[in-house]
Amino acid sequence: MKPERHIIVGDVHGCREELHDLLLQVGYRPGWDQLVMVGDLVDRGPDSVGVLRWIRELEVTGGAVSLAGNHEEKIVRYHHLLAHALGAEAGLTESQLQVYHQLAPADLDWIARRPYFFKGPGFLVVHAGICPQIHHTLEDLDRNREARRRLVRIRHVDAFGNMLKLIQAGVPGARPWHEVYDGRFGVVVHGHWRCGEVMRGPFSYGLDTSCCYGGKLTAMVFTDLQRPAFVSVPARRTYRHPPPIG
Ligand SMILES: [Mn+2]
Repeated sequence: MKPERHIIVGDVHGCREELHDLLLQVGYRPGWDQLVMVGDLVDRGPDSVGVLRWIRELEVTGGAVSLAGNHEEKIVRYHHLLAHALGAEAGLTESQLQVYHQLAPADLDWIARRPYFFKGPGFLVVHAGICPQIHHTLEDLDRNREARRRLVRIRHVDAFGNMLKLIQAGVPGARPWHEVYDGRFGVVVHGHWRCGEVMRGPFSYGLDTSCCYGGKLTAMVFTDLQRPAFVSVPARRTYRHPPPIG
């Protein structure tokens, strides 16, 4: 059955209580509403494993979809490298290691199976964004490791639409990907780029409103894509102090 409403939720980062507040606020009905999580369920906040297992359950009982974020990807990479005694190369933070050690094998399997995008009518959900230079068709999005890496990390692009590294954000001609994005996949709904309010591009909405940093957790809710509602709940605490990046 066609879902009545889409509810797309920004980066949760272990903020389980706020996720509870938000789903209550929007009146989420598992099985009726299509819930889509943009990724980065884990790390930084107080209860990563609680969030992860709750969403795992909602996938089974309510058809929720939860995408890969760069934090999920990093944990999977660590897990694979550990098997070859190369764990140190993954460069996990202390907080990421803590999450990793709380995960059961079934949690790790689940994380490793996260999809990289969700395509709905007129819109696309990804964790970070689109790289105009390499993502031309839906098949390109998760075609290979490099394509997937861009989907979960992209912020700025150069004049040719190539992804720039974080430290290159200030180079001449660098622009946020969503300022350059031409709408080829419809409206892109994403997280990853932490800000105070919903980030709006010509064809995009960014939903990472900094919950784990004491901001708020935000959902985009719509039955008609032309008239979305943005619903936020405040963080109950400041769990982390933000690193100095834009
Ligand atoms: Mn992210």
